Amino acid sequence: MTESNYSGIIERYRTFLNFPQEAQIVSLMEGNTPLVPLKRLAARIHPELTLYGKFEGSNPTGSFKDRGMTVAVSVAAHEGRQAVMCASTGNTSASAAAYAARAGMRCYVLVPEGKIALGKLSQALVHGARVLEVAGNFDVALSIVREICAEYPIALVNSINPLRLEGQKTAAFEVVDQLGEAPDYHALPVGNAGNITAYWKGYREYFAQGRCHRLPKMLGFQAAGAAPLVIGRPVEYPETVATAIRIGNPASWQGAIAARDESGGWIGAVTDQAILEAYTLLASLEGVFVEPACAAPVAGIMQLATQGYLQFPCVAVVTLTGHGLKDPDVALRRAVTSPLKISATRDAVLRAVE
Ligand code: AN7
Repeated sequence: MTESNYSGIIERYRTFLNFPQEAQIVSLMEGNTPLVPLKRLAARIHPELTLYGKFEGSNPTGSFKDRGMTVAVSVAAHEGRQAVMCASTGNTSASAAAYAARAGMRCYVLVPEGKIALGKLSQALVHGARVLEVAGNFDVALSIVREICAEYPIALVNSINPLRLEGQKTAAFEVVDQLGEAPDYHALPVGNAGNITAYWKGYREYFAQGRCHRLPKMLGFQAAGAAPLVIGRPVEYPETVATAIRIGNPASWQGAIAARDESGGWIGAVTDQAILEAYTLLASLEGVFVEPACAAPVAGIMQLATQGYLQFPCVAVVTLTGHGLKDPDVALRRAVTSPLKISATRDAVLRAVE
């Protein structure tokens, strides 16, 4: 398939997906995202590290969620559902709202009050979703969504819907197609743990089909204030600047542990400070603007390199799950300078750029 007739992940990877042959595809041409070499950042970490970022911010709604949403919403429409519902820390709601709009379906989203980044909230609203701000965190919202969708004919489009993971596993296929082989390590942020579960599924399926000849060690990173998988029990009041992964009781808990153990990988925690430092490094050294959650695995790779856990030389891929424009508030707070107000003259400009 050439780039010019690219039409989304379902068309490209149909033979690998559990997708009904006769269903109409609801697509925004998601997927086919760049694998960006991160040479300057890698050099900071270790001379024998080759590092790539799978830039999922290039998806139509700015996050990896679109890969799963095209599958989940297409099947929901095929089954005659007229509404979808999800709980969300933001990106799922933005993606669900966009795909539901395209399918002509209603969309209900439950988000934690005051804890959703501005870009994501704008997206859900502009696409016409009914946005409900819940006085509680993501975990509480998800349990309400589960109850309602079990009772009413509304399609649940959180990642506990296995169709979401079917779509999301295509990112692992793309990494192999882009690199020509699986990397040594694959690192990603972990919230509800659907994505790490999906990637591991994708790598294993590609391996079984002979598309790659080795499997990566899966490295998952949570924020220290929201690290249930690291401490081994749910966190009742998760807190982190990386609101996307502010989740205390991941639905795909077992999937994440299996990905770690079967691959011989690692799940660790990184502090908000380390996340923000990695966020700034990506932006300033590489020109890559991500939302804070994506910096967690970068901080994690730095931590593991320092601790001597990583074996060099190696190739590592980091999934950069969401675009930096999602969360302009954090960007402005982290900026090294603020705009300088000057008069509208040549001299004023020249004085300012000295
Ligand atoms: C940018 O939108 O859970 O471990 O409701 O938005 O598969 O949950 C978002 C999660 C990482 C974590 N990076 O992925 C939601 C939501 C970004 C995210 C994750 C999310 P999972």
